[in-house]
Amino acid sequence: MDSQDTVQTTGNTWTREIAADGAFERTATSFRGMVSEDRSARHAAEPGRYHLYVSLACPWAHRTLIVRALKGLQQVISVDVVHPHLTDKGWSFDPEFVGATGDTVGGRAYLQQVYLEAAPDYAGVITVPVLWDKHLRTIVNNESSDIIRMLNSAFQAYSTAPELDLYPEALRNEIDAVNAWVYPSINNGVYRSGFAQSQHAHERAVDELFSALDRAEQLLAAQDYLCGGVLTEADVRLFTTLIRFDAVYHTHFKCNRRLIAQYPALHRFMARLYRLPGVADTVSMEQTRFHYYYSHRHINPTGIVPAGPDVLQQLAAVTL
Ligand SMILES: N[C@@H](CCC(=O)N[C@@H](CS)C(=O)NCC(=O)O)C(=O)O
Repeated sequence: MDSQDTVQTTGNTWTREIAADGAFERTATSFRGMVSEDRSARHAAEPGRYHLYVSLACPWAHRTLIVRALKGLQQVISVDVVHPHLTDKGWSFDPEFVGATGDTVGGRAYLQQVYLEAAPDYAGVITVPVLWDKHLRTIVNNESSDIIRMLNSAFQAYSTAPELDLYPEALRNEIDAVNAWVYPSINNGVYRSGFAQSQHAHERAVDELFSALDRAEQLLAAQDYLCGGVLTEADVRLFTTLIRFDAVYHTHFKCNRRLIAQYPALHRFMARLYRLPGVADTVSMEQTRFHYYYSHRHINPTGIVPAGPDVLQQLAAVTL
């Protein structure tokens, strides 16, 4: 599909993923191909062949940008950034926002055109991140948890940090175990809290969220990272929710029992990750605030974006 005229109105995750009891239930992702170091694989790892479509506002897409930066793959995998306003036609490639790039690969107007080129009868939700194969002109994968594993291990020959392993064999069970509560209760927990359409579903999500934050606080009071003394993907996955929390989730998603700035260990952890080489470049508080408050009119009808708090300034004051 090349013409903008055929771009359709899409459903968003918060309209399409509500259960009978008002709870927000995220559906599974559709494209699950894997890039491989094996040269004969359908999606063989090669520099310049793969492209990421991301939103700087999106915590799931943010994971992929952080791992790309930590592994030094900026010259190997290209990136385009959508406009932070999630429209009724989904993500657009309008470049009129600081940091938005347009679609430099395909010149398309909307992300849904990327999906329809890969699968003309695609009827699922149009989400970022998307890992695009420029040679085969198709989507490899649109699940961030898979994409970060590929960036960690499939591009070793081209990585400037091949020694960094964010999913080391010896820690896999522990990492999986941490992801198993951080994902539902924290990463997705903020969405379950904010998109809930019943009081009960909201309260259930908030209870789970703050119990899990307390658990992470306890762990990180005793050690630098979630799985001990080394950085793993579990830390990256927690970070992208924490960095958005005080500026967005606390107010917009009503997760307001406490701010992350009031959790000493979580706040220190956030500063530690933010200061890793390349990570600060992946954070856009401006796009993040704008996206949530401006796009989700069902929970913020005026679209007004609050002025505070200045999370990055607070982080700068943290001593490690
Ligand atoms: N399972 C996906 C979830 C991605 C996702 O939900 N992305 C949101 C942005 S934060 C999105 O693109 N939503 C589009 C919409 O709701 O229309 C992943 O982790 O990669």
